Amino acid sequence: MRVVAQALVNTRAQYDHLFSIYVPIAIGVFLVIVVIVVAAVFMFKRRPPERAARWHENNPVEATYAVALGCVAAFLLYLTFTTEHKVDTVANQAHPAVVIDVVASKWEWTFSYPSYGFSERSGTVGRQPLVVPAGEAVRFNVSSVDVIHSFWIPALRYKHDAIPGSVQVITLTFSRGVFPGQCAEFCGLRHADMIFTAHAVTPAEFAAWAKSKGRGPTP
Ligand SMILES: [Cu+2]
Repeated sequence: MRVVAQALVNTRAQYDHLFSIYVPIAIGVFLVIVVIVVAAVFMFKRRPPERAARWHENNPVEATYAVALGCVAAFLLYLTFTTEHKVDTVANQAHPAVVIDVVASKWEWTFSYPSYGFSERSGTVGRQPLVVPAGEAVRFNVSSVDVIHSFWIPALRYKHDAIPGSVQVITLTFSRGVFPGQCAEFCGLRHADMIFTAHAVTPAEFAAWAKSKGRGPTP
């Protein structure tokens, strides 16, 4: 059987790459507009009525400007959709090292590890950590039992709604470390307390931790 090696998708790197293209373009467009506005203010200052300009449009200039902005928008849309495809579709094609069912509820998170046969509840204000193996694809099946919540780990630059009655499949890759997580969709009075902490440990440490909690991996 041929094994296809799947490169893991680093959501943070993907986002940072996109950001590094968006920001210079945004600054460039902003500067062009500022220069044109300031130039227009000085060039077309109030003047005697008999010397006022008789024309009020310049189709070639306006068309060039519109086409240029259209091209910039099309380019950014292309980059954005390409990145989204990688983050959502390509990432989900990777073979996950572990699958975690994430269930959001007012106002806590439940993390179940079906192949190890146990669940962890974050508890409101996130006392129990979400433990994941670092450097491996981690598949999350995200859902909700009551209202719409949002599963968000800012350091990974990735956020997805948790919607009642539907399961969102997300594959993320963590580097080693501790990453705060938070519900990112206002879901009621204690929304702000709906936090958790992701602990990304080595695969060996993860295996030992999971074994101490559950029955060990089942295929
Ligand atoms: Cu919330």
